[in-house]
Amino acid sequence: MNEVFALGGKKIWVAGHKGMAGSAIVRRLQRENCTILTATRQELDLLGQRQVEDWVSRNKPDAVFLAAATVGGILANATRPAEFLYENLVIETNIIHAAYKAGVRKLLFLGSSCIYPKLAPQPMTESALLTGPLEPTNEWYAIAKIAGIKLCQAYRKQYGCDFISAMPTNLFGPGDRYDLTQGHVVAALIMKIAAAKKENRDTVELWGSGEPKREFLFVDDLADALVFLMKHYSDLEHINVGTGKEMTIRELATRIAKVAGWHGKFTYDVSKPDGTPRKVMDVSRLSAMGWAAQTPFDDAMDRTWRAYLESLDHPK
Ligand code: GFB
Repeated sequence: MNEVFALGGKKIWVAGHKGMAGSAIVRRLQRENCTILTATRQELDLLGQRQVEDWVSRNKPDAVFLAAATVGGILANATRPAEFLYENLVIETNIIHAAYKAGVRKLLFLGSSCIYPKLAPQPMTESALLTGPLEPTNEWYAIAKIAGIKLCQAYRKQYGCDFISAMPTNLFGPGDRYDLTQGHVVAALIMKIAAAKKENRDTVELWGSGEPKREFLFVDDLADALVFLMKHYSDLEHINVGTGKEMTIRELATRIAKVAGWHGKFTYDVSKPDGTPRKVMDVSRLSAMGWAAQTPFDDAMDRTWRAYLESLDHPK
């Protein structure tokens, strides 16, 4: 497939390079012949419009991966609506507008599968956007991410900017947020199972019923897809990134336990939310372009599990 944007010799800014997705994008870009730009929180506050505009005009990236965001799992989303809405709107607005002003040639905005209606037909196609009410636990985050898609579209329509949007499904991998209340399900279950194993406990408690279905994409596969899209995709419509395969939370827990070598049982705290009942992407547009996730789930989970154990031995 022809490249519409070659990365060779370009300066590429990964905004959010310390996060799980951003750090995977940096790892993937190290295999391209490009210069990677990053800025720490101390160097650049992404909530400050002036600072972002100054930084972008001084550093002049040719392209931007917009992976910076305030993120978290179901409980973080449900309990911190103001932060999820305000910070995500401001970060994406600041970066997209600064990129336009500085003449950045290409920008890829990273969204989330929670932009789709709670009861969207499954698997969810890109055209399901704005066809029904959102899942209440994460509507604040979803509204901000929908605004990000619309910003990219608006800047393309009005100013001709080559700004694209990719919607990843639920992610996991090295560099995830290991926090029992704020994190996503995979990181939380890895922590809980590792603790149960260490303390010789034979039960682990899951939130909700265990019945919701989710699709999980390894973050290094995500990064590969994003680099592919940066090179090959240039269009108004956002594009789904996932595997197209789903499993229940109960099955996820069982598979993590197997990788961990833990043989206990799961209990269920049904006072905690299940969230959306089913969330699986239709990835046919991306597949038709020639991209598919390469890492089998159990291999990806094994790498993630080992990275977590190493992070316990060598805390940052
Ligand atoms: O990953 P998660 O927090 O977010 O939860 P969502 C997925 C499912 O796992 C829910 C269940 O049904 C949870 O109830 N679960 C079971 C657990 N045990 C646990 C646990 O110990 N911790 C957590 N966190 N969950 C997120 C959105 O929704 O999806 C974000 O909130 C984002 O905004 C992300 O869009 C992709 O999949 O429900």
